[in-house]
Amino acid sequence: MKLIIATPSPYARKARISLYEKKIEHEVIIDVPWNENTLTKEKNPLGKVPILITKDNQFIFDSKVIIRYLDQIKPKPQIYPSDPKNHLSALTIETVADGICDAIVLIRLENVRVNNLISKQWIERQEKKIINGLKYLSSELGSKNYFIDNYFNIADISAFTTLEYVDIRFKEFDWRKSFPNLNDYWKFHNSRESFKLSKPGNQIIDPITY
Ligand SMILES: N[C@@H](CCC(=O)N[C@@H](CS)C(=O)NCC(=O)O)C(=O)O
Repeated sequence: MKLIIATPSPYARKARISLYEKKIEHEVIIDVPWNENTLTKEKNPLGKVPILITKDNQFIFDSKVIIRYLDQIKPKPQIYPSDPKNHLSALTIETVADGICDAIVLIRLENVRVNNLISKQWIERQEKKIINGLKYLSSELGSKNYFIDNYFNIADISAFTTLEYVDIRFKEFDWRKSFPNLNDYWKFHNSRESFKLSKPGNQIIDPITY
């Protein structure tokens, strides 16, 4: 099995963590999806990573779809809770966490546009989503160590990944100070093997000229 990733990508990291948790052997292929020569073009109509390439050469894309596929081929440990109530709660945390990352990506893209095209209002709109999303995660977590029912699942993979994405891409916001419970949570999970093995890396992207 192969996984096409970008090293900073929080979505790709969710898939990587799930592969490590399930101890599924895989090869990582590093790509820069924003560049002209990206590998994603023929494999995902949306041109995005992560993309999982199965042994029979099927391309599976979107982190949520990849992880569900992994849950099917190797159910233990299960990443998406099977209990319907927990499933819904975990999906909601994942959606908010992914939405925070989406907003960060949009700000980053806005900031690399030609100067007179950069919209301050657009950036502020995205910043609100990041702060409100983190506020939501903080209040859903409370003083617990896991988001859902005291066991590790997709909610924790998504939330932890998002917090470290904020660290690298939205440094100006000190979430540790604003949300001390999220900081305690980060400390609790930081030494987890799958998290250590998938730390995000920086990547240089070609200038965006549109
Ligand atoms: N919903 C997708 C989001 C994937 C995504 O946005 N990936 C970014 C990298 S962080 C990407 O490849 N963007 C390239 C583009 O939009 O052209 C998922 O969860 O896999």
